Formats: sequence, C-alpha cells, structure tokens
Amino acid sequence: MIPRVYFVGTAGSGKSTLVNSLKEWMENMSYDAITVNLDPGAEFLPYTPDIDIRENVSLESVMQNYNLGPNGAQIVAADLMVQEAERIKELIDSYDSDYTLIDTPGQLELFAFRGSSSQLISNLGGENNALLYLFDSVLMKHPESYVSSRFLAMSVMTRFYVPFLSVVSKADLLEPVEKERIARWDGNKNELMRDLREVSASLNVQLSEAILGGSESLNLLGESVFSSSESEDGMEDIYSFLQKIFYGSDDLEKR
Ligand SMILES: Nc1nc2c(ncn2[C@@H]2O[C@H](COP(=O)(O)OP(=O)(O)O)[C@@H](O)[C@H]2O)c(=O)[nH]1
Ligand SMILES: [Mg+2]
Repeated sequence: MIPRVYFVGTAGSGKSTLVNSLKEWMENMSYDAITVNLDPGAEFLPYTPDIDIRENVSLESVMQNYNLGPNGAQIVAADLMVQEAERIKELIDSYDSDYTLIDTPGQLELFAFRGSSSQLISNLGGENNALLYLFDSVLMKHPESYVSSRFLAMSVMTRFYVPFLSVVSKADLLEPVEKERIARWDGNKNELMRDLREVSASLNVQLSEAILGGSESLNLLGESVFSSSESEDGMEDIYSFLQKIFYGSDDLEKR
C-alpha cells in the first residue's frame, strides 16, 4: 500500500502550499508522489490534485443540497467524506507511486476533532499513515502563542495515533534568532518557562508548566523541522522522516 501523508494545521498554516512544494521537490529529485485534496471548501489550490474530494463532495453542492450556510456545510461535508473513503482508497492504490500527499480542510477543527476524520484516516491508510503537523511560524515566535500552538497540536495528536512530524512552516518569515529560540524551546522546557514568565501571568505559567511537564515525559511532539515553500528549506528533512517511517532508512535513496 502506498504511504499516505496527511498535512494538518490551522487555517493558513501553509498546508496546500507545502503539498505543492514537496511534490515539486520530490519530482525534481525523481521521487514519485501523487496529491489528494480532501478540502471540500478549497477555492484555489496551488497544485492540480490527482484525486479531488470536490468531485463528489464540495462545499457548494452541500450548501445547495442541504440548504445550509458555509459553516454548517463544512461540518456536513466533513462527515460525508467518510463515505468516500473506500473509493478514494482504491483510486490512490491504482497509482504506482512512492507517496500520497494528502491536503486536509482549511479549518483544522473540522478535520481534527470530528470522529469522522479518524475513521477516514484509518479507512484510507490503516498502518500506512503519517502526519505532518504544520505550525504557523507567525504563531511560534512568541512564548505565549508558541505554548498555545503546541497545546493545540497535542490535542490533535490525541485523536490520531499515527507517526507525525512537527513542521514550522513559512520559516522564511522568521529571523535566524527567532528560529534559534524556537529550536531552544522545543528542546528545553525550562528555557521556555523562563521566557514565558517574563510575558505571562503566573497562573498561565503554572498551567503551562503542568501540561508541558506531562508532554515532555511522553515526548509527545519532539523537535520541529523548519520548512519554507519559498526556499525549499526543510523538504529534505521531511523526506528523510518519511523514508525512515515507511522504508526504515533515512537516507535519500529511493526505497
Ligand atoms: N512566505 C511564505 N508564505 C507561505 C508559505 N507557505 C504558504 N504561504 C502563504 O500562506 C498563505 C496560506 O497558505 P495555504 O497553503 O493556502 O494554507 P492552508 O490554509 O493551510 O492550506 C498563502 O497566502 C501562502 O502563499 C511559505 O513557506 N512562505
Ligand atoms: Mg489549504
């Protein structure tokens, strides 16, 4: 079964853009990947998906058929996608490719917090799933938003028991010193707490410390890879993570 790689993150974190740039990077390296769009509400995609949920479930058709506004239709569409799982799975497996890059709905909560999505992932990929969790670089610069971004990611992880990689997207928008600080926070909770104490109320710090303490012992999120779709930074790191997960080797040779 061809490995399935899901791109998950908050709206605007760069999922669709990264699907496109990772696919292009892979093509340049002569690795094969197909792309799947699972965002029924996508108006514009920077790539032409090989498989597109919108052919059967689109936000527009759900709004019309169920007489709903856009928010209600997003929810119904997310649930309707499960019924498409078998068809999409067969389509994916009809390709001879090394990877399947799967774009997910713009609004993270539609994908991450509805039971239908865990069902969809498990029906689509079984044991052959991995997830790239995109952290928006803008939200990773400051200790308070760094912490809330990590908590959100942890909460998503409690829904999907699949290997995952933390990716700080749009890294070209970060100064070198900001990148260094994020990497330090990833690796050292005490430094994060120290910086958080300088800007946040003590109750927030206590709460954050308690939750982060738990996550540290579980090694829940690990260190982040920085990626940029502008400069192609991070593509190699992402690829070697996938190679290690699916083919047991982190070198850049094809399987
Ligand atoms: N500077 C910069 N902008 C990016 C990058 N990736 C995405 N963007 C921009 O961020 C916005 C949202 O990206 P999109 O891929 O649509 O996010 P999605 O909602 O997660 O699919 C778009 O305007 C992109 O051009 C990146 O690596 N660098
Ligand atoms: Mg998108």
